[in-house]
Amino acid sequence: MGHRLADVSTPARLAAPEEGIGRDELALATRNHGLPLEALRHDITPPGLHYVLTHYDIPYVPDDTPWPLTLTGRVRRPLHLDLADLRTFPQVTTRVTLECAGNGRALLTPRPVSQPWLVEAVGTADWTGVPLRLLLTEAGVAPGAVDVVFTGADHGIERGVEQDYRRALPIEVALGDDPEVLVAYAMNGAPLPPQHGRPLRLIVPGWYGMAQVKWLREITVADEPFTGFQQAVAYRLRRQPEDVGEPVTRIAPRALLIPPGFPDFMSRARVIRPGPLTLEGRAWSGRAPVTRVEISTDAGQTWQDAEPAPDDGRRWAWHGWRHTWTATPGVHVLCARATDAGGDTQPLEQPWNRGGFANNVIQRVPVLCLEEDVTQAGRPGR
Ligand SMILES: Nc1nc2c(c(=O)[nH]1)N[C@H]1C(S)=C(S)[C@@H](COP(=O)(O)O)O[C@H]1N2
Ligand SMILES: [Mo]
Repeated sequence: MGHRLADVSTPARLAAPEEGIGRDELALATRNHGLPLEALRHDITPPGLHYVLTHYDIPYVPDDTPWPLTLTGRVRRPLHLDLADLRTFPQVTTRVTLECAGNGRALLTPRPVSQPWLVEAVGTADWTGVPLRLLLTEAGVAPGAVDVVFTGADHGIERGVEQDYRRALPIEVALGDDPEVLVAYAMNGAPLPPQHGRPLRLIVPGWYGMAQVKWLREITVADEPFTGFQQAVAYRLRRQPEDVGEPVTRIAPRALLIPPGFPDFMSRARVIRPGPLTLEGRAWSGRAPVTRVEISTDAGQTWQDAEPAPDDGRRWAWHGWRHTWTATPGVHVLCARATDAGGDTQPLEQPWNRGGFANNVIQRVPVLCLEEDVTQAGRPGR
């Protein structure tokens, strides 16, 4: 018997027709939790309710752990910084909605076997840190730079490949100020919690989660395209395993409803009472500002415009919307659809790829509206 990584780390696969969520997916789902959708009510996601996704282990970083950050490679003056050095650079706070590229994966047919997100892999925080472009300018990017590679302190195996978590950004994105990439040390005004990257992480507003490298310890400017696992193998839009695929980059538009009424414990089915009901939710896109949110109360057959919350100018955060509807007894399927200024919108049919990435199919929320019942009158829960 050999003792090889491949014995514990198997290739990517699709679930068989009718195959339920397995123990491996359950183990991931208990570690990597989503946003309870009722928390969409908050502009800023309260601590602990923001979704979490970590490929390997959360590094143990007690307070006062020295954390050297290096910036090397194709630069004139390599930087060796500690957390106090970082604090001497100008600091910026940006409100950013993060979303995992695999959000919605478990709803796909066939289902890619991986972290089985439904639609809740999203959260919004105020991130504070140093603009990456200032660090790169301080180091002096040499001619010929192509990619900037970010290395996290976490280490593991994926599909047989042992690795540090590593991702790259094109040099023009790393140097850009729209969006402005941050090396962040605070979340909602407090040091980063362990699960969100203590003590340092990258924040790339508008990009899917995989770009937001946590436990950041190394920045390397490279003169050729980065071909590490998380860049060239994972996070590509492919229909066949042998496709080269397109890289996953910016967040596609999505709208979610704050679950109306009240839930059944097991089925999570929503129950409402007849009468006027204000449907509310959030919408975001990393590609262009959201310009329109539409609501359907008949499973997508007819649509009406929702009323957007006043624009607060926060380009990289989700925005609220509302729509008043008069519920009648019966079962209704509620849907919301976001469209952005680039004309991108959400499809009614699933956009399928083998990784289950960037799947922004319209959310369907079945609700059961009860018959009018005088004994229920005056009870909360509408
Ligand atoms: N070092 C490191 N950074 C990482 C990851 C990881 O596993 N290791 N996961 C990425 C993925 S896939 C996502 S979706 C986001 C999740 O960020 P959050 O847990 O703060 O919400 O972190 C990204 N950054
Ligand atoms: Mo992710």
